[in-house]
Amino acid sequence: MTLSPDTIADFNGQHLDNHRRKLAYWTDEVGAAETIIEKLIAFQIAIPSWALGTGGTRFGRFGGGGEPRNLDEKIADVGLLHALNRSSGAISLHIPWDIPTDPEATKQLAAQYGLRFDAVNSNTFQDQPTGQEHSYKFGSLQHTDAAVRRQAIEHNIEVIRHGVALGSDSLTVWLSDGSCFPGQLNFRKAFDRTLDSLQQIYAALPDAWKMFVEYKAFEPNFYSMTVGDWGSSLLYATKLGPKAYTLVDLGHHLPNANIEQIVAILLHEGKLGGFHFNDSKYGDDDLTAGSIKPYQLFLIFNELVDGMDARNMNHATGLGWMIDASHNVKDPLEDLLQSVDAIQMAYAQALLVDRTALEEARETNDVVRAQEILQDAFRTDVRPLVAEANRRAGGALNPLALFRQQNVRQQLISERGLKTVATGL
Ligand code: LRH
Ligand code: MN
Ligand code: MN
Repeated sequence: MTLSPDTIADFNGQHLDNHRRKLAYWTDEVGAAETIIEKLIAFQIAIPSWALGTGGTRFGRFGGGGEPRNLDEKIADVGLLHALNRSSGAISLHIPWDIPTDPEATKQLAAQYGLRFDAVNSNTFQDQPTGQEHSYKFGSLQHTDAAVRRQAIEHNIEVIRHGVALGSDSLTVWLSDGSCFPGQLNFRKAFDRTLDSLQQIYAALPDAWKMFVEYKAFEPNFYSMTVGDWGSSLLYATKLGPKAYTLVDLGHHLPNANIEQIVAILLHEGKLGGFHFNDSKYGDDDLTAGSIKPYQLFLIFNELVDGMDARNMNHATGLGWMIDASHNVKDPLEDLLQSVDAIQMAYAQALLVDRTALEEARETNDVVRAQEILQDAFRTDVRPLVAEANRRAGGALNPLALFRQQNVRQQLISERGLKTVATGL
């Protein structure tokens, strides 16, 4: 199914008066409103191909129906999201969960929806049922057996090839490598082997490409992870060279980690590669962005806006803005709309911060004032700005409401059936 510009315009027409009333405060009284709207319009967030179906948990899965059954349908789903909010103009693929058999056709299909391909992800954290000689049970790039490492390296190079064919320009490497028990692994050998393997992948990167080294503190290994934190990721990225960066998945930290500080330092060092946005209460929960800790999301964007100065936060700036989510009880598309919306709001609020006043308060150690400045921005209702940016870009004033009004899920179920399983998590 597709959402025509007329359907979107009709919907916006119904809500326009109400919207204009709320927007009037901004346009009449806030000088920065126009700049914020323009920045929001330019800001695009990539949707992960593996989050378009119900993921479930290891205890069970309760599919919602109408899920995409192949890559083309996944692209169509992201196309729907993008039509609704005009802010989801990219898709990130996980290989081999999604293999573009005819890349030219896939690229064309994506272009029809106004989508480009963000980072391609390799997968050496599970064994594939066919065509895989060696097992990753004891790791991939860190493995004690050179033949396993070679297989994992070749897989990553293959993923780069797929990405090149699609016009992507970055590779995300997330490794589940590590150990479950003390004594199992020689940490230093694991580090050296992983570095050596990553170097071989790095050597295969095309000129304009980037490699994102994603870290994670736990799971599936529970004693040690070989790329377990931003320190080790930064170490690998630094040793690899200028095309390697650290990728921050918000759910991959130990409880209470100060993610905004991590982001600030990585950005300052020129080594922040991008994000996997999501939220978490306990672990790598992959929940809707901003659903648990919206203030943290705002504080992260505050550091980004501060550290990127006048640079626009779009793909051209070089960072990967991606979501990484998994859905258990919600409609995946609705959840992704909520995530994009939350990210846009955090960005808009961060743009509201009075940076001169904040720096002044910091320099004079006026703690209360500094805190107030941030809280003031965070407590501002920026929804009219986000709605206006969506509308001006051709999207809906309220993407989620239109999704429901048009019974999108029901239509997808009619087209695809009730019992559908998307590949991926
Ligand atoms: C690991 C991870 C990584 C994977 C994705 C499926 O937890 O965040 O990004 O590629 O989940
Ligand atoms: Mn991730
Ligand atoms: Mn994760």
